[in-house]
Amino acid sequence: MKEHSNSPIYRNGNMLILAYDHGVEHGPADFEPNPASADPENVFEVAKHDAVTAVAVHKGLAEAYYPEYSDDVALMVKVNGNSDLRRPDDYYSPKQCSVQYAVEELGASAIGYTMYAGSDYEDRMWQEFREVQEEARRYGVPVVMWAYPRGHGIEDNPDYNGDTDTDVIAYAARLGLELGADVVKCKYPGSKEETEKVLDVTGKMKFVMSGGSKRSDDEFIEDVRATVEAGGNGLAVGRNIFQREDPTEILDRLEQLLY
Ligand code: FBP
Repeated sequence: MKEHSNSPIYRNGNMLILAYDHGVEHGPADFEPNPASADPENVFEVAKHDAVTAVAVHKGLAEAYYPEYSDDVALMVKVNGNSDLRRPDDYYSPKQCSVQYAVEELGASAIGYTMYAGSDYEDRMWQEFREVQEEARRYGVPVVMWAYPRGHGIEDNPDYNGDTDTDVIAYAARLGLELGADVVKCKYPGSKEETEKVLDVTGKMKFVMSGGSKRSDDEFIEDVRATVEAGGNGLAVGRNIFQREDPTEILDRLEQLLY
């Protein structure tokens, strides 16, 4: 893990990453609650809000849209991803973009990578993450690990409680530290106390909360507050921002809370 204290993705040590990789991960269904969000230009406009420290997208959106926004927000390129269309035997998120291309051609200030620890393909992803992480070090850009433990290794265990299982989140978060991520992004485990248990094992690495499906302004703000009070560094969020017709008010509140 490196300091990267001057990275534009951090503001006072915290961050709000606007994740907009849903066209890959979930498909256009995620744009239905707010059809304007299907147009990337509208979401890049949202990313201009001062609360947002980086926008996380795949290479295609970065190529087509980021040049007009490079003065307004930092770019994080999501270098792997997988669609919901295929039903493979276990979770795997292939790499589609090199760190070199992301930084040199697209102007990325940070790299995002999904890790499905617990999958039968974990070994392949560890290998790909190693290449990504070492290349990112050469360019001096931070790496954010989407730490999403999933797959047979976990789901076949009768004690597993699903996406919000604190022990499993903590294990996946710890892998981020051990494998050299600068920031780990995890599902919210449900409370400040549970988040503290995760943060007990993440050392100096930064920790951000993943957004999840859209909820009310107050409910969402409370989850972010609990994360920050537990010692977390903010959030990487998609639907709870771009599925709102006008996210200005919630972004104003998040800005106050985070910085
Ligand atoms: P949300 O805030 O909308 O949950 O986005 C966070 C995110 O990690 C996205 O970057 C990604 O597309 C999606 O969640 C993956 O969700 P899932 O849990 O269905 O794999």
